[in-house]
Amino acid sequence: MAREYDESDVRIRPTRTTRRRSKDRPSHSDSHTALVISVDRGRSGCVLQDGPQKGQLVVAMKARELGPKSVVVGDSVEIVGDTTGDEGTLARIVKVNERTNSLSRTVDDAAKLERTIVANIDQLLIVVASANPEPRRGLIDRFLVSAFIEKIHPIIVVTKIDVAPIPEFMEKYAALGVEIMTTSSKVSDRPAQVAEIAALLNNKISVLVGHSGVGKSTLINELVPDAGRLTGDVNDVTGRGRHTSSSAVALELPGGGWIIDTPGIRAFGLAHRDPREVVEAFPDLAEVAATCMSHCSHAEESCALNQWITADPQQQEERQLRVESLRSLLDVKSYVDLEHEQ
Ligand SMILES: Nc1nc2c(ncn2[C@@H]2O[C@H](COP(=O)(O)OP(=O)(O)OP(=O)(O)O)[C@@H](O)[C@H]2O)c(=O)[nH]1
Ligand SMILES: [Mg+2]
Ligand SMILES: [Zn+2]
Repeated sequence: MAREYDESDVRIRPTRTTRRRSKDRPSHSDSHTALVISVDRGRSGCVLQDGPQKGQLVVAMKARELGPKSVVVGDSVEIVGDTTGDEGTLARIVKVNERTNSLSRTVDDAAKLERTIVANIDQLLIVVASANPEPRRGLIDRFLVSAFIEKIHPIIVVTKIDVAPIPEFMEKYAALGVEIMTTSSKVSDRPAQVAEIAALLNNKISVLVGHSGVGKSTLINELVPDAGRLTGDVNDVTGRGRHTSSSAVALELPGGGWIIDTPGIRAFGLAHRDPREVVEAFPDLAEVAATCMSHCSHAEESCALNQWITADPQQQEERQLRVESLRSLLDVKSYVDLEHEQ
């Protein structure tokens, strides 16, 4: 006897059009916006930003429909599914909202592999020890280039000034208007130094970056009393840190805002960016550079910045230092293995 079609047939043998439609991205009108505060082996810790459960921590996994796009700390995402945050639950991230900026690096000279470290950042705190491990200009330069290009406010934090004096080359960065903060382990100085740094972080999203062993997690533990970040000493023989922190984590500051701890970095490639974009971050220099011959590298004799330096004898010295500082940023090598950099 001939059987009539019923609903189950439709489900089992969908027509071509139905199949195609099922591949379309669902609209997820029931999704919740969340801030990604940790990413570890594919699981993201997300804090709900809307609804009655605002502030709730939910663990989520990237939905397959997202493809290879990465989810990083600082991302604003849309999540669906079980968003109760109850133990053992796992929600799905169905969308990564457009990033206002991001900090990314290439891990080789060919710029084939680009890795994003964090997204949607207000401030980049470049942490460098005055000694143990040795400060590396190349790393600071590359972080600054990234910050200026991405319009992230950079701040340099020089730690361990109890061990060695602040490196002289910090002057070069000060000439570009970069704030330089310091810390030492001297108990009489440290609380005031940490308070000064804390004051810069209020209601902002800031990220700490730098070599392993410079004291990023140590500082976080003071800024966020219950952070409980593990810290590690520096190997006496190699003078290097032990890569104690293994993934990026955002922590809420007591005064409002977020601070992100990141693992010590071995290499920070810039092969995916043109350092010349940096000029745009300095309106006075950009205005002059705009009058240069096209394709000016700003290092050549005919560069308009050279005339600008000598145009005003009163400001000549200051301008000279500023242009020199800019030029050293323009000159950064695209990729250096920092652990072997001299
Ligand atoms: N003398 C001195 N030691 C410091 C200072 N700040 C941090 N340290 C020490 O530096 C070592 C490394 O500190 P961490 O906070 O683990 O360094 P990190 O930057 O988080 O390192 P990774 O997680 O490996 O990237 C620890 O032994 C700290 O006690 C400082 O201002 N002076
Ligand atoms: Mg650490
Ligand atoms: Zn020029």
